[in-house]
Amino acid sequence: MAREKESDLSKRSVDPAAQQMLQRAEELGVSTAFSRAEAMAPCNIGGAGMCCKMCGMGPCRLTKDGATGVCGATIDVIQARNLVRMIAAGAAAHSDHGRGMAMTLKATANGHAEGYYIRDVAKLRTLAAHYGIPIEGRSPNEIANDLADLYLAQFGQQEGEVVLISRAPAKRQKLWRELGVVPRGIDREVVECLHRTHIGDDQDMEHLLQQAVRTALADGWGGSMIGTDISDILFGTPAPIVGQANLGVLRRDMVNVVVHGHEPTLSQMIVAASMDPEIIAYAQAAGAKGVNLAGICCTANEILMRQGIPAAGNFLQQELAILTGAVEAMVVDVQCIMQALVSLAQKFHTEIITTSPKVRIKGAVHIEFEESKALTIAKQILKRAIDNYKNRAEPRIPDVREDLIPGFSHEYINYMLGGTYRASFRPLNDAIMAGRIRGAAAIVGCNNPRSPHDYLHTYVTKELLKQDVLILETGCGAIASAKAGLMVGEAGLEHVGPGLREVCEAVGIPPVLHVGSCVDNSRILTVLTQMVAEGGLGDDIDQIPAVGLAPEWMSEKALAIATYCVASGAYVIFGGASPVSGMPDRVSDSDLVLRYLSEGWERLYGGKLEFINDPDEMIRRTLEHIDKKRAALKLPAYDPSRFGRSGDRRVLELEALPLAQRRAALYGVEV
Ligand code: NFS
Repeated sequence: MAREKESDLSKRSVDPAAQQMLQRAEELGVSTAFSRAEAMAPCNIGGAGMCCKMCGMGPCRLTKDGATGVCGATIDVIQARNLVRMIAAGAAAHSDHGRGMAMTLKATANGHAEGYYIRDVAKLRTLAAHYGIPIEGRSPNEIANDLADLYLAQFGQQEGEVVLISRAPAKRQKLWRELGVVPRGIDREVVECLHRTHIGDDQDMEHLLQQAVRTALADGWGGSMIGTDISDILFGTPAPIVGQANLGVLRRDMVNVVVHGHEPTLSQMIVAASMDPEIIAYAQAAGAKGVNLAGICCTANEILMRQGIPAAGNFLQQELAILTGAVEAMVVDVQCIMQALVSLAQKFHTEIITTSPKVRIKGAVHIEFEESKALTIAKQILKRAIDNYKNRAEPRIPDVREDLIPGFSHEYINYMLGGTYRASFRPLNDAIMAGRIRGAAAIVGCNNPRSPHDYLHTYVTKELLKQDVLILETGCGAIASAKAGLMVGEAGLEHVGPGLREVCEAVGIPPVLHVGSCVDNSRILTVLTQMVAEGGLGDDIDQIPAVGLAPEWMSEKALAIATYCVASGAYVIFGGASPVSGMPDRVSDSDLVLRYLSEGWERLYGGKLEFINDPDEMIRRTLEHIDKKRAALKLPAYDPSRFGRSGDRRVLELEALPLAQRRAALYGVEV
């Protein structure tokens, strides 16, 4: 019986901390997303994108060959419309986050944001110069004001091109112009998705999906990139820092405040407030040693990679953090916040505090965040959490945590490879060209209780490392790897392929680079663009031996990310179910859209999106794609036997040899 229980838990999560809390949920008889997913069978018609409820004549469920909706809509159009709306919602979420950041930058530049200042003046000046904003002889605030105005204008722009597109490789920009997918304005593209998918509008699958691409590009090379740029300017461009991850970062002797959501504006202020002597004294007066901050989801990534604030976990751990009984307050802003938190928190002493004017949850405390009083509000929230400390019962904190080194911004990757005076992607390109690094994979995205928590992320990551694939990670995928101990510098290198290991040891990096939050997938676009600019790997992103994977995706944002990556030239593999999977066993043309996302998009953009369930097949296709791209570039075929014996390792090997053999090995002749 006990063994059965254990295996049940491992089917739900591979994370021992999560397993302990799931056990506790069962003991207490409370539900979690894990148990609710088991109780709720997904609808196979809606799941396949074949249910249309865009007007009051339906909902129309298309389950037979040749069936149409009441209006005559065919299966492919219905599936495409559903997908377009999901991508629009994802792009809207990211981009509205970017808008918020631009408004904070504007307020900061004009002295209207309490506690904020411009931390990365160099990045501000570099970006401003790229857009032709005058920088010489001007103060950071003056430049920031102009950059904020330029970025804010991208949202309401009606004609022309979103300016951030100019940061893509020239060949890619040209292709987008030819295909008519350059976004005109961020809001305009999202609105047009809603318009085109209204009853009786755009009814051509390919034309609908062209607008999906344009909208997704307005996210990746628009809203998300704005979010990343401004977060760096205001809070600092990340560089490696030591951090920790998993529920074991919660402290018995401190007031635990978990920040959860996405926008760094409030969480950064809470970080500052938690170090304020007034707050520390207040916590000590309440019998605690101080305030311990921890993050969940992408808010976790934002403060982890900049200040080393620990991450309590990823998406599926938000409820599990409350189940520890050690959280005084969970402070949430926007996105990926489960409504179930409130009813769960009521069983403990935890307070759920909503802070965004956009997000309220019935039963939660609402303390609205305003930039003009940011620090004051952050202190108010912390004092409230401290006041709640006395209500804590005996906590059950899993003693599970891992160290990691996050903070690999594209600026830092550039710097670490070349040094201060020769910052360059040349060593990375050279390592790929030589075959020391076989290729690169970006493993990103969510958790989904439809597959064991963290299993696909960590399995695929570990297997690709053995194959000398350098991994870049963001979002909840990055937290999964952090918890699995894959981001601790040289500690895990014995499981890494020989060539990649040499590079990691030479440069002093972990083989899995934590690149940030989900909006920071824009950093990956920048890395790819800089690799193209460096030379030797073709003249566009689609030629680089690289693949993007989201093995446990669940959010609409993930679909927007997939789409802009494909349109930028990447092969993207998603695990789990496709939202347009169709039912080919019952309806013969129900996979038209699915095929178009793969074959159709590859013809147009050189990138494609595929949904693959089996992790070994994901790995096989990733490697196949990387090797295909290597061959197209006429690079040497991947051969791990050529590497792994350079540097100190080689010296140690040579020293162990008798003199004559050592000379022979060194000089190729018996001396
Ligand atoms: Ni990305 Fe970050 Fe996580 Fe998925 Fe949600 S937190 S924005 S959407 S679940 S990775």
